[in-house]
Amino acid sequence: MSFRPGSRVYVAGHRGLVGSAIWRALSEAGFQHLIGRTHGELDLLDQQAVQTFYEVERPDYVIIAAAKVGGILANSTQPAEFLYDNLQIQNNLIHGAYRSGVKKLLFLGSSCIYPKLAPQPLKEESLLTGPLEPTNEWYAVAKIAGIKMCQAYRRQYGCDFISAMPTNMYGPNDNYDLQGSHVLPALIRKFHEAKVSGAPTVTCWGTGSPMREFLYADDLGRACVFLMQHYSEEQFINVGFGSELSIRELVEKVQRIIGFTGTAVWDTSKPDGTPRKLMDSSRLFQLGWRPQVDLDRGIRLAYEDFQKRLPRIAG
Ligand code: GFB
Repeated sequence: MSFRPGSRVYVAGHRGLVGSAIWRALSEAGFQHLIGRTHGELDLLDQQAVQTFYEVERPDYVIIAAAKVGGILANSTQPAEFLYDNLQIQNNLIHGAYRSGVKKLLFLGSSCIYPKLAPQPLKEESLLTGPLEPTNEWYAVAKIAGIKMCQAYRRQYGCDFISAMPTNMYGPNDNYDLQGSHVLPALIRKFHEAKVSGAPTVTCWGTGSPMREFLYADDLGRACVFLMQHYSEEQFINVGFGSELSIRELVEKVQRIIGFTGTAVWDTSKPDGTPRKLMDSSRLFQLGWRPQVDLDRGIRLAYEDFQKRLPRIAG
């Protein structure tokens, strides 16, 4: 049976930024048998619990969007959790999928798997050609192990397990906790709160010079559905937007969209992270997939979502 609306699809991490976007994309494509478990319902660190879940639910297809994630500060201050949790979660999900005969599995990694100084734009072939960016090497090592798990299970057991590497993501259901979040949700929250309180300045981290590429979560959701339908290679595949901007330019954009009239100041005691991280997504683009949401529209949509969820975020 091929990947089609009648299939039973388990989305691991279905409440998060990426997982909820995959869930929306599958629903829009007509999939009716979607399976999700909250953290309270299924602890993905517990191998036996994951195995039992597979035996009871018997999904045909699995998409892994569950991971311990965070921005530059969380990554650099919680190395043990980023390494252990991610290895456990993905090992339990990938090995469990093999044992229960899942037909196809998509594992999601991250653009930080690439060496810090790899040639830009980042091509899939650059994996393991140099040292990683130190602020997120723990997360990156776990994600590289996930790619290798999929490749190894394909080689040894013939499993149709594939991997995709998304660039920096943002959108609905993002994490707005300022210590743990990525840059875009942090800026949305900081500029909104400063606008409301009338604060004269907003403090941004680093120098503003790093370059980043951003993809709206629903674009990644659609890309995942596309890959489940059209891609079955051992080679993992990049999923990016195709253009980049500096963090300083991003700050100006978010400030303008939110309407904060004060000044952005820079706390250079905070890390810049990797200097540049632009994906070469031509492999995926050649297959016929394209993103639909540009950065301006995506930030407006994300800001709407933030305002809707504000009572819960602030409380
Ligand atoms: O998004 P971010 O936390 O992570 O930071 P990375 C991107 C850039 O934005 C860095 C700057 O240069 C930050 O210094 N920045 C400016 C801020 N103001 C802020 C702020 O208020 N909050 C945050 N968080 N950043 C992540 C990795 O790297 O990329 C993860 O840590 C993952 O492992 C993810 O791979 C995709 O882009 O540097």
